[in-house]
Amino acid sequence: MKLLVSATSPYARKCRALIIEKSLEKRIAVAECPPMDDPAELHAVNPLGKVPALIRDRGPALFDSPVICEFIDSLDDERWIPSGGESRLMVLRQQAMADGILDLVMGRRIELNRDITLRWPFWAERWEAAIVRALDVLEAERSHFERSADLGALSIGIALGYLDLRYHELDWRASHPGLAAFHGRWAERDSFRLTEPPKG
Ligand SMILES: N[C@@H](CCC(=O)N[C@@H](CS)C(=O)NCC(=O)O)C(=O)O
Repeated sequence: MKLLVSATSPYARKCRALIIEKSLEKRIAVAECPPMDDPAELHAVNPLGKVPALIRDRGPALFDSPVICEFIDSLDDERWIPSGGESRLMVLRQQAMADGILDLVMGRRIELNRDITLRWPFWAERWEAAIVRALDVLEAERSHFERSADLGALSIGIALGYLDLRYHELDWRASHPGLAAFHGRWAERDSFRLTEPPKG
């Protein structure tokens, strides 16, 4: 199987980290496929033109990182997403919060990269406020995930790392020390070290 990624995509990083955590590297190859170059291989399997996309041995390719993670988790018996009940909902909620932060950081970056005459500060400010609200909630709720090894905790770790790449001026560690300690523990794991995005 082949996972199409870009080196800086945090959604792809989430899938890559899960593959490493579950020691599935031999079953899923990772291939660089920069979406902004509009590669034919990507468009052939994901009409939305986004990475990550997973080309499977059988069946249609999968896209949207939560769907890909669900599939990766089904490949062995080690559950990173609980199979049912409230614990499953909580892990999916944590993933949704983390992915939502990624969406906000990405939207802000697109807005700020516009020509100065085309920028609309309303949006960047709105998204910055939502990022801080989400971090405040995660800081308050961290006892629910800070010692977990599941997709919820992994996703939150990835989202915090993405703030360093694309919104470092937020200085989230100073305002959210519990999350900083949590991220520090994840940053030491192979799954995070081996998928660290290139700087810049
Ligand atoms: N909801 C999607 C988001 C994927 C996404 O936005 N990927 C970005 C890279 S980080 C992309 O491929 N962007 C290209 C584009 O928007 O055309 C997921 O979770 O996989």
